[in-house]
Amino acid sequence: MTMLPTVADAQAFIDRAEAELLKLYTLQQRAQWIHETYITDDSELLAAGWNDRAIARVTELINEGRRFESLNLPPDLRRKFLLLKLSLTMPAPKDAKLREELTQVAASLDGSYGKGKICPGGDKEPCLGIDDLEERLATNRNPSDILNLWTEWHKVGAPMRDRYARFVELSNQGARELGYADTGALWRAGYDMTPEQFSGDLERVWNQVEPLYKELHTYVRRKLIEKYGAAARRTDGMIPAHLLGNMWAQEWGNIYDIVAPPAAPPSYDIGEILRQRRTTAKQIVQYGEGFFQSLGLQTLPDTFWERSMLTRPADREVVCHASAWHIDLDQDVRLKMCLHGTTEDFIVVHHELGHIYYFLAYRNQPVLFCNGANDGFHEAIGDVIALSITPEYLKKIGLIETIPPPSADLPILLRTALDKIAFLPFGLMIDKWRWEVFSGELKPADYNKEWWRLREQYQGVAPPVERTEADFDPGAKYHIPANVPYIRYFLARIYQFQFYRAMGQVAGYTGPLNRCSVFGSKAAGERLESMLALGQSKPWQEAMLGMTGQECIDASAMMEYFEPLLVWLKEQNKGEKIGWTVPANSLTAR
Ligand code: X8Z
Ligand code: ZN
Repeated sequence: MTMLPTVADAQAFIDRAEAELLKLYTLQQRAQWIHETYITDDSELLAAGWNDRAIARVTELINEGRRFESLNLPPDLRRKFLLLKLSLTMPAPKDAKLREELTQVAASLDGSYGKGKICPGGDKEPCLGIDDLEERLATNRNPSDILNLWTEWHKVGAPMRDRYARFVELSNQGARELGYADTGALWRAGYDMTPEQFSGDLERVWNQVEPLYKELHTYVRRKLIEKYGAAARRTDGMIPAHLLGNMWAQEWGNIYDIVAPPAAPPSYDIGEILRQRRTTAKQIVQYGEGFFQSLGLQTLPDTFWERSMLTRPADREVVCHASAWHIDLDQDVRLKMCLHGTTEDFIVVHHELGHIYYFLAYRNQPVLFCNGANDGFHEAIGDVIALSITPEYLKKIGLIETIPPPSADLPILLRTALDKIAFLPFGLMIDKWRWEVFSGELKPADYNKEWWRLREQYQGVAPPVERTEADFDPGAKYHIPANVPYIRYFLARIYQFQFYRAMGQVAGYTGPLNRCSVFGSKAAGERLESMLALGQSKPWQEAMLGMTGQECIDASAMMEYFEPLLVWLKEQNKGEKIGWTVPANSLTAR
């Protein structure tokens, strides 16, 4: 006779599982770190191997845990079972051969992206990785040069297509074996609400911000046409994707010089200041650390400085896309970046340190709670701090000498909107594409067509040269080959303004939102830290409530921040046709 399991059995099971998961996770992270900072065939196989072992064991544990499902468990324990079930971003088949195939395909996609290079100067000049390309796209204003950089880089995707389609098949099989319809459905289950509520939230928030995006798009389009003439003009009103200073047209801050209001008073350029002062990569990270310390948070551990990779090594292949790592779910935290010292880098460093400080704050939580309240929270923290990089702050830390006059506020706001607002439709469409891919609604034969249909519909951005199914443009964006879910970044764009407004209030700030810096406020730091320390132990709505007094995602703080800009843009766009039209067959050239 088999005895029914008890709550105590369930507790003992989870305790053992957490201890085992910690060991496996740490090994997998170490192997992955080595692969991404030293790409070779060997490191790829080792990373795939450890990933395979970790996924296999998590899958077993999920299935073993099913026998406790019908018990009446205390909420914390029930939550741990749920989080265990949701913990695999890449669910894999139980069949060992198929799982091994999947983990190897995944590692090879990640490696292909990392190794991606273009050689515009032939044999005469060194080839360029994505970090070099991003720097060039940010500053080069010659339309044929940038078109060439864009076209060449996008070639990195094509060879990934078949492997990606196979990856989707195999991972979906894993998701189905866990009881989810497909991998996308598994991802969407991670938000403490029903899928219908989740998509309702996305829709509601997008409707709140879309009018502002359209005004910004219309204004930027006009400025680009003034600058580039025919190269920027399309009869459908869309903007060619290569002209926005960013490989994916996802953030447009780099073309601020092109769209700056003519009467803007002289302002500052952080990248330029860093360059003139020969600020090192380490010093840039220390600026970020200094901000967190001013809020009362800890200094970074010595091992952070010893083990992080801050610049591209000369002698080996690496994945340059910035990321933060929590190797042992304790103090071994690391940053991996290829810093060049641009303004964008300065902001990304703050973004990454947000992850690092989240890691450190929840490291005393049980293993299954060592995570953000949801993944959007994780992406929002550093950005909250970056929003506090105001002129007053820059003066305080000695990066600028004089604070620009109040008439510079609007231009600064425009600069911020080019990053924050321009990103929103991109942040939304990436996973709309991927959810369709995983659900099977979108077949491999239409991968690229649908990618561009969504980009045109949401972003109003069109490919600068004809694309076909011989291309696989999603592969040229890191998060697709690396299989990092993306809707988190959309959520984070909205959350960060909610957090920022709340921290400003705690700090006693009462002025216009866009001028608020919480630098030096211990009260704001405490509020932040107490949310971070929760990790994923509670539904995110509770973390949100403690932090902001609100229980849901809401773009009103973001809209409040940009209100003066919206008024100004409407004025600038008077008489102009707002927005664009997406042709029925959207892939025809103009
Ligand atoms: O991937 C990142 C971070 C690492 S989590 C650098 N971001 C997204 C991207 O680059 O596409 C930050 C903003 C969006
Ligand atoms: Zn991030």
